[in-house]
Amino acid sequence: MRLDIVSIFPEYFAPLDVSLIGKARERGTLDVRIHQLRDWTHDVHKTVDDTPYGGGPGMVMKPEVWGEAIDAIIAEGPAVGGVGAPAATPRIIVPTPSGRPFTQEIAQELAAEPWLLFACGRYEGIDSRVMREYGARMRVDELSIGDYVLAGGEVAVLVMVEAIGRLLPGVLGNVHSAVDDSFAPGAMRNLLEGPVYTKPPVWRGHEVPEVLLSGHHGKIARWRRDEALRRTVANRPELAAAIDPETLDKHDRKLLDELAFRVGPEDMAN
Ligand code: JAH
Repeated sequence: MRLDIVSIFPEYFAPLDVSLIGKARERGTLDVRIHQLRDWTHDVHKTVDDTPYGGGPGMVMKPEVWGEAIDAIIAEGPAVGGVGAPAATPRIIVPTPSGRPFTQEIAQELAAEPWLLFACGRYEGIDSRVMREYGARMRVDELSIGDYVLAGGEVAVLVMVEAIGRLLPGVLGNVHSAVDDSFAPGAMRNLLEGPVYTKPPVWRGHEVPEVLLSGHHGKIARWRRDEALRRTVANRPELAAAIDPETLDKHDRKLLDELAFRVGPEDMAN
Protein backbone atom coordinates (compact mmCIF):
# COMPACT_ATOMS: atom_id res chain seq x y z
CA MET A 1 0.00 0.00 0.00
CA ARG A 2 1.15 3.54 -0.73
CA LEU A 3 0.36 6.29 1.80
CA ASP A 4 0.98 9.97 1.06
CA ILE A 5 0.60 12.47 3.89
CA VAL A 6 0.59 16.23 3.32
CA SER A 7 1.06 18.57 6.30
CA ILE A 8 2.75 21.82 7.37
CA PHE A 9 4.15 19.81 10.33
CA PRO A 10 5.78 16.68 8.83
CA GLU A 11 7.66 16.17 12.16
CA TYR A 12 4.38 14.91 13.63
CA PHE A 13 4.84 11.70 11.64
CA ALA A 14 8.10 10.56 13.24
CA PRO A 15 6.18 7.77 15.08
CA LEU A 16 5.55 6.11 11.70
CA ASP A 17 9.26 5.16 11.65
CA VAL A 18 8.77 2.78 14.59
CA SER A 19 6.70 -0.23 15.71
CA LEU A 20 4.32 -2.10 13.38
CA ILE A 21 4.22 0.59 10.71
CA GLY A 22 7.98 1.16 10.78
CA LYS A 23 8.64 -2.56 10.32
CA ALA A 24 6.14 -2.77 7.44
CA ARG A 25 7.90 0.18 5.78
CA GLU A 26 11.31 -1.49 6.16
CA ARG A 27 9.94 -4.67 4.59
CA GLY A 28 8.34 -2.75 1.72
CA THR A 29 4.73 -3.74 2.63
CA LEU A 30 4.03 -0.03 3.14
CA ASP A 31 5.36 2.89 1.08
CA VAL A 32 4.80 5.98 3.28
CA ARG A 33 5.70 9.41 1.85
CA ILE A 34 5.45 12.51 4.03
CA HIS A 35 5.22 15.88 2.23
CA GLN A 36 5.67 19.46 3.43
CA LEU A 37 2.72 21.48 2.07
CA ARG A 38 4.85 24.67 2.08
CA ASP A 39 7.00 23.12 -0.68
CA TRP A 40 4.18 24.09 -3.08
CA THR A 41 3.99 27.78 -2.08
CA HIS A 42 5.59 30.45 -4.30
CA ASP A 43 5.88 33.48 -2.00
CA VAL A 44 8.85 34.22 0.28
CA HIS A 45 6.74 33.73 3.39
CA LYS A 46 5.50 30.30 2.19
CA THR A 47 1.93 31.36 2.95
CA VAL A 48 -0.63 28.54 3.25
CA ASP A 49 -3.57 30.44 4.81
CA ASP A 50 -5.77 33.50 4.31
CA THR A 51 -8.76 35.18 5.98
CA PRO A 52 -12.18 33.47 5.69
CA TYR A 53 -14.75 34.84 3.21
CA GLY A 54 -17.84 35.96 5.09
CA GLY A 55 -15.76 36.92 8.11
CA GLY A 56 -15.33 35.10 11.36
CA PRO A 57 -12.40 33.95 13.46
CA GLY A 58 -9.20 32.25 12.34
CA MET A 59 -7.74 31.52 8.95
CA VAL A 60 -8.52 29.09 6.10
CA MET A 61 -6.00 27.09 4.06
CA LYS A 62 -5.57 28.41 0.51
CA PRO A 63 -6.87 26.20 -2.30
CA GLU A 64 -4.04 26.96 -4.81
CA VAL A 65 -1.32 25.51 -2.59
CA TRP A 66 -3.33 22.35 -1.86
CA GLY A 67 -4.14 21.98 -5.57
CA GLU A 68 -0.49 22.14 -6.59
CA ALA A 69 0.53 19.72 -3.83
CA ILE A 70 -2.11 17.12 -4.64
CA ASP A 71 -1.56 17.40 -8.42
CA ALA A 72 2.21 16.87 -7.97
CA ILE A 73 1.73 13.85 -5.70
CA ILE A 74 -0.78 12.26 -8.08
CA ALA A 75 1.60 12.92 -10.98
CA GLU A 76 4.32 10.92 -9.14
CA GLY A 77 2.11 7.98 -10.03
CA PRO A 78 1.05 4.96 -8.03
CA ALA A 79 3.37 2.77 -5.99
CA VAL A 80 5.22 -0.02 -7.71
CA GLY A 81 5.78 -3.48 -6.35
CA GLY A 82 2.20 -4.67 -5.84
CA VAL A 83 0.50 -7.49 -7.74
CA GLY A 84 -1.49 -6.15 -10.71
CA ALA A 85 -1.81 -2.53 -11.81
CA PRO A 86 -2.53 -0.19 -8.87
CA ALA A 87 -5.06 2.66 -9.13
CA ALA A 88 -3.87 5.76 -11.01
CA THR A 89 -5.44 8.01 -8.36
CA PRO A 90 -5.43 7.74 -4.57
CA ARG A 91 -8.39 7.91 -2.26
CA ILE A 92 -8.13 11.26 -0.49
CA ILE A 93 -8.83 11.42 3.25
CA VAL A 94 -9.33 14.76 5.00
CA PRO A 95 -9.58 14.56 8.81
CA THR A 96 -12.06 17.08 10.19
CA PRO A 97 -14.43 17.17 13.18
CA SER A 98 -17.26 17.79 10.67
CA GLY A 99 -16.63 14.55 8.74
CA ARG A 100 -18.36 11.16 8.81
CA PRO A 101 -17.20 8.98 11.72
CA PHE A 102 -14.03 6.94 11.14
CA THR A 103 -14.99 3.44 12.32
CA GLN A 104 -13.45 -0.05 12.25
CA GLU A 105 -15.58 -0.72 9.16
CA ILE A 106 -14.04 2.30 7.38
CA ALA A 107 -10.56 1.20 8.52
CA GLN A 108 -11.18 -2.21 6.88
CA GLU A 109 -12.41 -0.59 3.69
CA LEU A 110 -9.36 1.70 3.52
CA ALA A 111 -6.97 -1.18 4.31
CA ALA A 112 -8.11 -2.78 1.03
CA GLU A 113 -7.09 0.27 -1.04
CA PRO A 114 -3.78 0.43 -2.92
CA TRP A 115 -3.21 4.16 -2.42
CA LEU A 116 -4.34 6.70 0.20
CA LEU A 117 -3.54 10.41 0.38
CA PHE A 118 -4.11 12.14 3.73
CA ALA A 119 -4.51 15.94 3.65
CA CYS A 120 -3.91 17.51 7.08
CA GLY A 121 -5.65 20.82 7.65
CA ARG A 122 -4.71 23.40 10.27
CA TYR A 123 -6.42 26.65 11.39
CA GLU A 124 -10.17 26.55 10.54
CA GLY A 125 -9.64 23.97 7.79
CA ILE A 126 -9.04 23.71 4.03
CA ASP A 127 -10.97 25.81 1.45
CA SER A 128 -13.90 23.51 0.63
CA ARG A 129 -13.38 23.83 -3.13
CA VAL A 130 -10.33 21.55 -2.81
CA MET A 131 -12.57 18.66 -1.67
CA ARG A 132 -15.08 19.58 -4.46
CA GLU A 133 -12.35 19.68 -7.16
CA TYR A 134 -10.82 16.28 -6.34
CA GLY A 135 -14.19 14.78 -5.39
CA ALA A 136 -15.21 15.09 -9.04
CA ARG A 137 -12.24 12.92 -10.12
CA MET A 138 -11.67 10.49 -7.24
CA ARG A 139 -13.06 9.37 -3.89
CA VAL A 140 -12.63 12.10 -1.25
CA ASP A 141 -13.71 11.42 2.34
CA GLU A 142 -13.87 13.91 5.17
CA LEU A 143 -13.57 11.77 8.31
CA SER A 144 -13.78 12.45 12.05
CA ILE A 145 -12.07 10.29 14.68
CA GLY A 146 -14.26 11.63 17.48
CA ASP A 147 -16.25 14.55 18.80
CA TYR A 148 -13.49 16.89 19.89
CA VAL A 149 -11.47 19.58 18.14
CA LEU A 150 -7.73 19.15 17.64
CA ALA A 151 -5.28 21.83 16.51
CA GLY A 152 -5.03 20.14 13.11
CA GLY A 153 -5.51 16.87 11.25
CA GLU A 154 -2.06 15.38 11.95
CA VAL A 155 -2.86 13.41 15.11
CA ALA A 156 -6.10 12.14 13.55
CA VAL A 157 -4.04 10.84 10.60
CA LEU A 158 -1.69 9.01 12.98
CA VAL A 159 -4.73 7.35 14.56
CA MET A 160 -6.19 6.34 11.19
CA VAL A 161 -2.86 5.08 9.81
CA GLU A 162 -2.36 2.89 12.88
CA ALA A 163 -5.91 1.49 12.68
CA ILE A 164 -5.51 0.81 8.94
CA GLY A 165 -1.89 -0.38 9.12
CA ARG A 166 -2.50 -3.16 11.63
CA LEU A 167 -5.11 -4.64 9.27
CA LEU A 168 -2.66 -4.99 6.36
CA PRO A 169 -1.54 -8.53 5.55
CA GLY A 170 1.80 -9.15 7.26
CA VAL A 171 1.80 -5.97 9.38
CA LEU A 172 0.33 -7.36 12.60
CA GLY A 173 2.49 -9.86 14.50
CA ASN A 174 -0.45 -11.97 15.62
CA VAL A 175 -2.80 -12.45 12.63
CA HIS A 176 -5.55 -13.72 14.95
CA SER A 177 -5.96 -10.61 17.09
CA ALA A 178 -7.41 -8.37 14.37
CA VAL A 179 -10.49 -10.54 13.75
CA ASP A 180 -12.05 -10.63 17.25
CA ASP A 181 -11.44 -7.03 18.36
CA SER A 182 -14.29 -4.99 19.77
CA PHE A 183 -16.04 -3.51 16.69
CA ALA A 184 -14.69 -6.16 14.30
CA PRO A 185 -17.50 -7.75 12.27
CA GLY A 186 -18.44 -11.19 13.60
CA ALA A 187 -20.11 -12.88 16.55
CA MET A 188 -19.09 -10.32 19.21
CA ARG A 189 -20.04 -7.40 16.95
CA ASN A 190 -21.35 -4.44 18.97
CA LEU A 191 -19.87 -5.83 22.19
CA LEU A 192 -16.89 -4.38 24.01
CA GLU A 193 -14.22 -6.80 25.10
CA GLY A 194 -14.24 -7.88 28.72
CA PRO A 195 -11.33 -7.77 31.20
CA VAL A 196 -8.14 -9.76 30.63
CA TYR A 197 -5.67 -11.29 33.10
CA THR A 198 -2.26 -12.92 33.14
CA LYS A 199 0.07 -14.39 35.80
CA PRO A 200 0.46 -14.24 38.75
CA PRO A 201 -2.91 -15.67 39.94
CA VAL A 202 -2.90 -13.28 42.93
CA TRP A 203 -1.41 -9.80 42.65
CA ARG A 204 -1.50 -7.41 45.65
CA GLY A 205 -4.37 -9.48 47.01
CA HIS A 206 -6.44 -9.25 43.78
CA GLU A 207 -7.37 -12.69 42.44
CA VAL A 208 -7.86 -13.71 38.83
CA PRO A 209 -11.50 -14.86 38.37
CA GLU A 210 -11.55 -18.56 39.30
CA VAL A 211 -13.38 -19.64 36.12
CA LEU A 212 -10.38 -18.57 33.99
CA LEU A 213 -8.16 -21.04 35.90
CA SER A 214 -10.72 -23.88 35.64
CA GLY A 215 -9.77 -25.12 32.18
CA HIS A 216 -13.51 -25.42 31.45
CA HIS A 217 -13.62 -23.84 27.98
CA GLY A 218 -17.42 -23.70 27.78
CA LYS A 219 -17.74 -21.91 31.12
CA ILE A 220 -14.90 -19.55 30.19
CA ALA A 221 -16.58 -18.56 26.89
CA ARG A 222 -19.88 -17.95 28.74
CA TRP A 223 -18.17 -15.87 31.44
CA ARG A 224 -16.35 -13.78 28.82
CA ARG A 225 -19.59 -13.10 26.99
CA ASP A 226 -21.30 -12.06 30.25
CA GLU A 227 -18.46 -9.66 31.02
CA ALA A 228 -18.59 -8.26 27.48
CA LEU A 229 -22.33 -7.65 27.82
CA ARG A 230 -21.95 -6.04 31.28
CA ARG A 231 -19.18 -3.76 30.08
CA THR A 232 -21.07 -2.75 26.95
CA VAL A 233 -24.19 -1.84 28.95
CA ALA A 234 -22.10 0.12 31.47
CA ASN A 235 -19.76 1.96 29.09
CA ARG A 236 -21.61 2.12 25.77
CA PRO A 237 -25.36 1.93 26.37
CA GLU A 238 -26.03 3.15 22.79
CA LEU A 239 -24.06 0.16 21.41
CA ALA A 240 -25.90 -2.21 23.76
CA ALA A 241 -29.27 -0.81 22.64
CA ALA A 242 -28.33 -1.50 19.01
CA ILE A 243 -27.69 -5.23 19.57
CA ASP A 244 -29.87 -7.34 17.27
CA PRO A 245 -32.04 -9.41 19.66
CA GLU A 246 -31.66 -12.34 17.22
CA THR A 247 -27.98 -12.54 18.17
CA LEU A 248 -28.82 -13.07 21.87
CA ASP A 249 -29.29 -16.47 23.49
CA LYS A 250 -31.48 -17.19 26.55
CA HIS A 251 -28.59 -16.63 28.95
CA ASP A 252 -27.78 -13.25 27.31
CA ARG A 253 -31.41 -12.14 27.63
CA LYS A 254 -31.54 -13.13 31.32
CA LEU A 255 -28.33 -11.22 32.07
CA LEU A 256 -29.54 -8.10 30.25
CA ASP A 257 -32.84 -8.40 32.10
CA GLU A 258 -30.94 -8.46 35.42
CA LEU A 259 -29.06 -5.37 34.27
CA ALA A 260 -32.52 -3.86 33.54
CA PHE A 261 -31.37 -3.22 30.02
CA ARG A 262 -33.67 -3.09 27.02
CA VAL A 263 -32.32 -4.28 23.65
CA GLY A 264 -33.55 -3.71 20.10
CA PRO A 265 -35.92 -1.12 18.58
CA GLU A 266 -37.67 1.04 21.20
CA ASP A 267 -41.17 0.13 20.02
CA MET A 268 -40.41 -3.59 20.49
CA ALA A 269 -41.47 -5.44 23.62
CA ASN A 270 -38.51 -7.49 24.86
C1 JAH B 1 -8.79 20.62 13.66
C2 JAH B 1 -8.15 20.78 10.97
N1 JAH B 1 -12.12 14.23 14.72
C3 JAH B 1 -10.91 14.70 15.27
C4 JAH B 1 -10.37 15.91 14.57
C5 JAH B 1 -9.87 15.88 13.30
C6 JAH B 1 -9.38 17.04 12.72
C7 JAH B 1 -9.40 18.23 13.42
N2 JAH B 1 -9.90 18.25 14.66
C8 JAH B 1 -10.37 17.12 15.22
C9 JAH B 1 -8.91 19.51 12.84
C10 JAH B 1 -8.34 21.83 13.12
C11 JAH B 1 -8.02 21.91 11.77
C12 JAH B 1 -8.59 19.59 11.50
